[in-house]
Amino acid sequence: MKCPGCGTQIQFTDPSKSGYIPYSVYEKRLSNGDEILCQRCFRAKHYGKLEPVEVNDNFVEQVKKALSRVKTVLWVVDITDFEGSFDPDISQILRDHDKIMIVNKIDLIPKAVSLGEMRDWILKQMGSETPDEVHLISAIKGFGIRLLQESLEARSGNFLVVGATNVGKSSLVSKLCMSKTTVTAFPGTTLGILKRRIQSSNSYLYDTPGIKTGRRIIDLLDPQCQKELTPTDHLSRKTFKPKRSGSVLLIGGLCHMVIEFEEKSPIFQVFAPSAAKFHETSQLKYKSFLRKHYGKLLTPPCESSQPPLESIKWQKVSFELQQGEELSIAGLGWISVRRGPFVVEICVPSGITVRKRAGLINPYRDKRRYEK
Ligand SMILES: Nc1nc2c(ncn2[C@@H]2O[C@H](COP(=O)(O)OP(=O)(O)OP(=O)(O)O)[C@@H](O)[C@H]2O)c(=O)[nH]1
Ligand SMILES: [Mg+2]
Repeated sequence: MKCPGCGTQIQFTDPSKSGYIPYSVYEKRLSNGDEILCQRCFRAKHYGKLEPVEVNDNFVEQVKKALSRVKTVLWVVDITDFEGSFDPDISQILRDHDKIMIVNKIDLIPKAVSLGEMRDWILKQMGSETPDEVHLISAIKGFGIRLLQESLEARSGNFLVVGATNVGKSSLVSKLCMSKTTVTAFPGTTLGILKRRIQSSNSYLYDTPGIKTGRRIIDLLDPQCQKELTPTDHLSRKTFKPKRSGSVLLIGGLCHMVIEFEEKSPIFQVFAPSAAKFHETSQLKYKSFLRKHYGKLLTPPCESSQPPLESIKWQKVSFELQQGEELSIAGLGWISVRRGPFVVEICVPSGITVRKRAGLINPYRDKRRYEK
């Protein structure tokens, strides 16, 4: 028997492992006809806490095995972390399947960006990846769900819902199937494969555990901090206009950058979860500031021990940025350039994806406002 919240096997013997429920509680709920959730999902649902349990970590193998059950997958990505969730390893795993690309969390993008602009931008970012369809949705607000439903109805068969952790797979399944799958802001909530019938249809969706890519800042954090870094209703947007070339901007303790320019001082905005804290300083002072405030004033991380500053191996990359371009830091946020050019020398833990891309938030529309 599987837990209907996370899809893991129910067991009565080991509270430290996934799927545990005390036998007495199980019997009581069974006799009352109540829903039988594992202890972890019960507490996530009622107390908003996701307890750490030992899990069978080989989610990639679980997903690969489940792929044999379907012809078509719904590959869910997060528009607020496109580089972090449109992951090359996931693309590789899905290479032999028909793909419907689901671009979720569009409610977090500023309203000034139209659906058409988002779609064009997504298609550009996907490069040679050519899914059968692309749907822009908000699983939470319900945008785009009806069109997706119609499109699934027009195809026959069942669909596997796949993607990186925390992109909103279970939220989507809940919306399409009116199911009670556990949804939390903790990445790694779903632990097994869950089969759910699509509302008023004979087709099924399989919800799957998220794939932890290891290339996102969020992947380096403990679960509580990952939760704090998951934006649910808005992203923070802050404008910077460094006066001196050589200024340093710290975005939390796990990302800092030196900004260099020749003529006009640059203007850029940083989009990130509101739990990410910023600090502007000089090259002379930033190291001592980082040491002193890492995991305290400078979040993420949310604690100075997770991960310890001394344990981090850094990678440094330089980019020249022009007006209209963006620099994304996977699992953290992005910089949108309003006035350039300037050079950013960015430092993040090694293995984290940092990429220059065309702007999603079009700066030309606001040009006059910033040129004054
Ligand atoms: N703003 C916004 N938040 C969303 C949306 N969809 C999901 N979320 C939030 O994102 C977080 C993760 O959602 P889940 O549905 O549990 O994500 P998942 O992909 O199933 O996660 P795992 O099972 O851990 O892989 C939760 O805090 C959701 O509320 C959306 O459309 N908009
Ligand atoms: Mg899930």
